[in-house]
Amino acid sequence: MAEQEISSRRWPMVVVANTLPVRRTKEKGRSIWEVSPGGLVSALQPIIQRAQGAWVGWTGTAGRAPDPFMHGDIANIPVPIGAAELRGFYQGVCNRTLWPLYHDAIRQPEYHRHWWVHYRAVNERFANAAAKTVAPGGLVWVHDYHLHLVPGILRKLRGDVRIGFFLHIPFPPEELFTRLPWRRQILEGTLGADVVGFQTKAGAHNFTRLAQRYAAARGRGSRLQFAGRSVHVAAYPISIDFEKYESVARHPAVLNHAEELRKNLGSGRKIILGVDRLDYTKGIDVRVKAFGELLSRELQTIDDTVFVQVAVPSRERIEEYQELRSSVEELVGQINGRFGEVGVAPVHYLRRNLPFEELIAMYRAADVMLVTPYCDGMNLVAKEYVATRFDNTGVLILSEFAGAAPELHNAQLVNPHDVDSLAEAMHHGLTLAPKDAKKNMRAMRRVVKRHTVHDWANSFMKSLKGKG
Ligand code: ADQ
Repeated sequence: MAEQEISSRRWPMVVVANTLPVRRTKEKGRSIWEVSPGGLVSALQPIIQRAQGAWVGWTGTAGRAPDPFMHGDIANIPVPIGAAELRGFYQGVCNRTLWPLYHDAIRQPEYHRHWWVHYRAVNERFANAAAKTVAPGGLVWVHDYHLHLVPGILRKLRGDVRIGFFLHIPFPPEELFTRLPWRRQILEGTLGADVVGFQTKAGAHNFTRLAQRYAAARGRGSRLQFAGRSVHVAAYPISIDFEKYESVARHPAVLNHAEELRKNLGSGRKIILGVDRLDYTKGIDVRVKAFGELLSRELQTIDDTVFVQVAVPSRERIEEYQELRSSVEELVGQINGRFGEVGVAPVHYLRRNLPFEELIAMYRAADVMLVTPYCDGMNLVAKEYVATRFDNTGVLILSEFAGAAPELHNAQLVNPHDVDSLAEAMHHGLTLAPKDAKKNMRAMRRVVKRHTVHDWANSFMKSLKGKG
């Protein structure tokens, strides 16, 4: 389809997210688009393809945006973001104001009026692009904290469309949210949607209370009235493509690779694994300390166990992320220096993104999976680990503060700030009777299998169409 035709066409279903579902890569020296990895893209792709839809988003590169283009039956509508805007909008309000504030203010959120100007301008641009893209009476699904103002602006431009908004991260309680200088704008912007979705009931509840107190919304439970319209507020916990994880986990090459990993790490040693974005919300530092405590209290020795932490680099331009990296690397060095021996490292730290099959082999190799964020919208790693344990083996240690905790209550739930309890939980996980471990894993697998990412997307879409 020619660029002109894509631009002038109106699409019945439009997703609006900070980034497009594709990214630039090189193939035989030629620059091409490839589908970005990740659950969100694979969950939304079939829905958009079925609906003949479009995706409005940023390419990931500052400056001018390319013309709209088709990729895998989806119309991609790039929105430009300038270099200064990127600093105010993305590195500023998104990652230094809203991200820390929404995650229990684990780091001090910063509030700068010149950042907010960019946040508003970028949100206006996304809303304008969506308004030009969606067909009369169509559906628009806006994603995440980068785009809180889009529903409100779009509502004014296109009163005829149904608008949904889903927040992937936690929505904070009143004590935290009310610090935000732009709290009214954020709430009113979000209330421009017909359906506002959160990961957990707690998030939905916080929003409903705050919308009534600071944005003149009325009503109770999941139905609010705002500006003469009805807004449905509810929890839609996100999930994963269970079958995909399970089937790759069963693949002989992946199982062989898992065996190799076990051999390389030392046959007979039990493996504790952490897999995260290198983010200060994920609890990596206390987790490493707790592993040191496990050894120092001689609950386990380096011949019994080994800890592997895989961390994908993330938001590296932001100071707090550089500090986290240094502190994790220092802690790993201290533990290896204190407890290691020639040829035997207690902690293996890999700072990189693993290819999909390798990640699954890691999950298969791990006896104990540590998922201990201080605060997390959902946490897909926990669900991914469970999906790969087709033989019901393995132990999941999960933070009470992950959005996944209510669903995965058969995990070993822990307070991620408590070093002693974490060390004891590791010891308990490593020594749990196989029959008890299997019982817990079986229960968790049932939960994740019954509610996949496809169910998540379908149930949100059903609400958006006003059918449930
Ligand atoms: P994230 O904060 O990025 O997502 P998470 O849900 O754990 O957190 O997803 C991370 C994804 O990255 C997982 O699919 C995982 O497999 C992958 N990943 C992590 N480390 C990796 C590595 N080293 N190599 C390869 N892949 C790696 C935000 C919210 C979450 C919410 C999701 C989805 O913060 O709470 O669950 O969105 O809504």
